[in-house]
Amino acid sequence: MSGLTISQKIIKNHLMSGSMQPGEEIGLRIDQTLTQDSTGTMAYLQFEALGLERVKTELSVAYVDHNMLQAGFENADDHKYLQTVAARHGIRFSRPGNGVCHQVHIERFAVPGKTLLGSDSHTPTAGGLGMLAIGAGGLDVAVAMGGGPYYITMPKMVQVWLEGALQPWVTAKDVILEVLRRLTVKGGVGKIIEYGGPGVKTLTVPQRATITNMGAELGATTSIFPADETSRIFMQAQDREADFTPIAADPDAVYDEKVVIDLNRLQPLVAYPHSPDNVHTVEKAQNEQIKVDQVTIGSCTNSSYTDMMTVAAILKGKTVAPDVSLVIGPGSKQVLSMIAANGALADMIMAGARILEAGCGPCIGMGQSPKTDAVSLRTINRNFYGRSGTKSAKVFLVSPEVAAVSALTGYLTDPRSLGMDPPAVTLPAEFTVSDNMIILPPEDGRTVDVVRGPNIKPFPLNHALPEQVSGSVLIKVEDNITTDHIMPSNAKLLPFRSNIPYLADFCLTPCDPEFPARAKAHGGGMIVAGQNYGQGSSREHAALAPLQLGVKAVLALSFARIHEANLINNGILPLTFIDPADYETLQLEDELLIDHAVDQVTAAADGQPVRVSVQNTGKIIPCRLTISDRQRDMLLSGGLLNLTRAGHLARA
Ligand code: MIC
Ligand code: SF4
Repeated sequence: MSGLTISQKIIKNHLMSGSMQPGEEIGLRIDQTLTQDSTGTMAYLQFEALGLERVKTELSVAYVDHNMLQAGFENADDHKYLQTVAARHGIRFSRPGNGVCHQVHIERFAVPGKTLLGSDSHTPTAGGLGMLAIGAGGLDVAVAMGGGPYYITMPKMVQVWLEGALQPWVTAKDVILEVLRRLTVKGGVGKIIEYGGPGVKTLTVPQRATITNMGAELGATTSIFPADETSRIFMQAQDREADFTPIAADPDAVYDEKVVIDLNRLQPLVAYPHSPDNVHTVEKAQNEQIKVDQVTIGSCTNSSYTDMMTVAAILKGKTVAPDVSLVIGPGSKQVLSMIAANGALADMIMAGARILEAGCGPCIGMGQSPKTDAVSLRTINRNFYGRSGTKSAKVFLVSPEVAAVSALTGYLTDPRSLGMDPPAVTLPAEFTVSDNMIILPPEDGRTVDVVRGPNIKPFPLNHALPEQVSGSVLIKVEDNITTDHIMPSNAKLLPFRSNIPYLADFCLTPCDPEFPARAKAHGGGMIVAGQNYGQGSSREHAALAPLQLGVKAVLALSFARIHEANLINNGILPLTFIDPADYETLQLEDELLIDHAVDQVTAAADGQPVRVSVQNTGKIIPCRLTISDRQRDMLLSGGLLNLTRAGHLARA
């Protein structure tokens, strides 16, 4: 028998059901969970609806990092709800100001060899420390908090073999941009990306975390690095050495695919609008003389202590170009307090940077939307259309180094062209450790009053699958539609994450402003989509808002993993065209019918196609519905909540 990969080892230790054959459904025991506020309100409402009491995980943390602007009462109300519901059920509460969930989690809680499920697509950040960390919809996280397994399709294993070492001004961001360039935004679907090779030891934990974080943009189930001496030293500096265990792939582990990257030959890279895989060299961009209006540095991808120290050193003694607005958001209270204490923060402020509190900020359009037609350079992980809050803005993804030098020159600049040496920044031997912004739950939470503001509205519940599923095509969209298209998020909409009826009026409006009205006029219907439908966020709202509008099925060329699971969890059929030509023929307002739906969905679990008839043309479209028996039961019951309430507890 051959050896195991890192993730196969962790999966083996956490397997509650299924066998580790790629393509088979497996149930995993989850050791830790995390939520953030924009998905957390819904996750805890669902946790409550499941009737669950105290969490059964080793550790669960509720973070507040997204909805921080508090332009009205809504966000503050949600924070209070999260704080009290966390105390009630045995969950730690990371207060607003403590930092971005992924940054704080890797600093304070991630443990090599354990499993983490988070209601945020960038949960794989903790894979930088050898943890199997997966992003999921809120309902799946709620079930995991209750001790239920988390189900995934056993992924294929991809090894990214790193050779050599990064050259001056080339960064971890360029490694993941190179992986994205080669594999594309759908290249990781159904796969785990493992990093190996002699180049691994040249990368620090924060560098590894940048890579695993942005691995979410590949559509991968997760990404992971081995836990080695570098990881031990990082955990020691966080005063957590006792939690360290080494983990590595066996030398004879078998991978389904291998990608080799020679770090010596990498160059500074940039993702052009509007996709993280639209990657070019910064050298090319510099030749195009791209004038920059805004630079934002931070987000869960690049907001570590070392990132901030590097940026501060580049800015020190200089002044931001007159036409550039430079915005910096350190990733955590730990990072912010350390750069405040050592003077680096003052260097940033003196150079003209606008400093934000530790949170997601501009990454999710929570303020700092750039001007009309702006060029915005950002160190974030996704530059989806409209995400900055300014529809006409062009967002380019770059490393903190490229961002900082470009903020000074006013143009997208390759730092190597300036003839300077990169700043020599090292990890501290000891981070400043204080968890005083994490509130521990009481031993017994039963007396805690859970506080609900008026912004919390009941969420839609599907009903059991009828014999006939029918409806018109309400919209036809192209490839790579993101969750930011399906359920846009920005400073105006994010405060309504616990108010689905309100949000539904914005569903898919970036693709077609008439979609919600059309859906309502038809009393619901179906969505037709291209490849990789639903890429990006884990937000369950991208399934709940369509559900609110009566969407019964999505017919697509292919789906992104988390969104497909969210649709099934809410009883919406994710159907894949067997013949891609059928996508071309379907038209807006075609009348579709799935007859004998209960029998057809039941048979689909055994691999039978689902026949969709187009009433107005008489055509039959065969589709695939790739579901396990468990998912079949969910679809028949109208979603996971109904199924669980019907007594089939989502447990192994
Ligand atoms: C994102 O980066 O898109 C978010 C906002 O963090 C989402 C979660 C959300 O939609 O609230 C994610 O990545 O899952
Ligand atoms: Fe927050 Fe942006 Fe990270 Fe999402 S990607 S968790 S919005 S910082």
